[in-house]
Amino acid sequence: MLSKYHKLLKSASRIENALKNSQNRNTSTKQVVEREAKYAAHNYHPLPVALTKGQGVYVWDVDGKKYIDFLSGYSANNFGHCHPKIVETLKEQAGILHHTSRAFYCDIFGEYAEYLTKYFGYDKVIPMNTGVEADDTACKLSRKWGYRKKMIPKNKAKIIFCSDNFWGRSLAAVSASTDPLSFEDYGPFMPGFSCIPYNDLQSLEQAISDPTVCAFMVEPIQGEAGIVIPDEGYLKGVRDLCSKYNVLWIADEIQTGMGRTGKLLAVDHENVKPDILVLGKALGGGVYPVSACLANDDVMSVIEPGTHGSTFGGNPLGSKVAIAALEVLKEEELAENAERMGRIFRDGLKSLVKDKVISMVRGKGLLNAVVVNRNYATAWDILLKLKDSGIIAKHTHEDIIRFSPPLVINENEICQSVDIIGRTIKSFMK
Ligand code: IF1
Repeated sequence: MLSKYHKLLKSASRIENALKNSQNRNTSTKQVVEREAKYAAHNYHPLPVALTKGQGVYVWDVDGKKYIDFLSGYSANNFGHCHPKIVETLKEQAGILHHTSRAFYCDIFGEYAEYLTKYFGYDKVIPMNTGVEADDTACKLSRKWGYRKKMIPKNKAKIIFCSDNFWGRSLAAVSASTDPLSFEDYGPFMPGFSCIPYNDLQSLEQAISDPTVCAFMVEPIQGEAGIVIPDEGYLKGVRDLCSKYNVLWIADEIQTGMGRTGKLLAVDHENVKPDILVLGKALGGGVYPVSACLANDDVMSVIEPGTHGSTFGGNPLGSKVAIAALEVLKEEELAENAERMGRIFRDGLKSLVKDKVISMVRGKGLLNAVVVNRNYATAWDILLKLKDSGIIAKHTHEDIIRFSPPLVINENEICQSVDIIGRTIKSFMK
């Protein structure tokens, strides 16, 4: 049994070898950038850093420079890079049975389905792969429930979303979007979708009192919108109104779930339970695409054989990795750590607001953002300087920087990060 010291030595030498390999490959940042520009569609504008290795909260670029990762792969890497238990599980299962399809039963999928549904308190799960697939599944499930159980006239079911929502890049998802960057020139759009203002219970009641509404989908905290937190009591109000009008509440916890906001789920901050819970990103431990749509039998019973599916949905490799991720989340008390580290982070940066370079610090757990005052700098200016100081992060809009490190970050690392971010932001003071 290797001691902790020997394990550290092993991982340090692994990192060193990986860096040597990448340097031997002589791929400079410039070469990586040029090659992506030539062979990959330009659907992103990445920060000019070329990563080649990750361990815990750290990543290294091809020139051997080390960074603290404050994006965590868009909150998929809640467990940090190369978490030993998750990587070991992936490696081991990959050599046993990685994919069968649901055309056959599989012992691991059944084990995962039982573990996941009991973990979150639902009767059943529809396993999918990406977040958008699971949200789309939630919409299909709600429509079918609307026709079969709420007796909404065929093809008349409506689903309500919130302005500034983000649930993916499919045609259905962008049909619900209010962001032209997401939906421009992708029409015609999905019928029966409409939006109301976020954090507005009056608008919600008005919208869902329409008897043809089958569901209301909402993020408990809006991620892409810029980490927008609703008033205390909003989620309780959503729960009560959806119950009152017999409308399914779909909570999109793809980004806010898995401990990210300091609780297992963001809805746990108000102790309310959605009718359909959608998970993704970190559910696959950051190493494999795993998403899920959970509901109780009164809803899930409308799904019959052949009426929904996915090639890889519920595959044994993703199932095993998801079990490991959920075990790590609990064993390492990562939601609790996110709560503690998040408070240190926000308290550390709040003092900067008086300097005016940033106008606000907001968030819950380790899903935080700062709003940049454009009179001093753009988010991009700050991101480039942060990169030079050893922190990589990403903006959600011109003036909002999201800070979402892995939930395994420790007090020393979060304090070091607050110091770097604080000094960088102060450097833009006039
Ligand atoms: C991109 C950020 C965006 C999500 C919520 C569903 C999905 C997402 C709440 C779809 C995905 C990703 C997509 C990625 C950028 C990132 C993101 F907020 F996380 F940063 F866009 F808002 N529901 N979010 O956040 O999950 O199909 O991607 O697995 O598309 O640029 P997916």
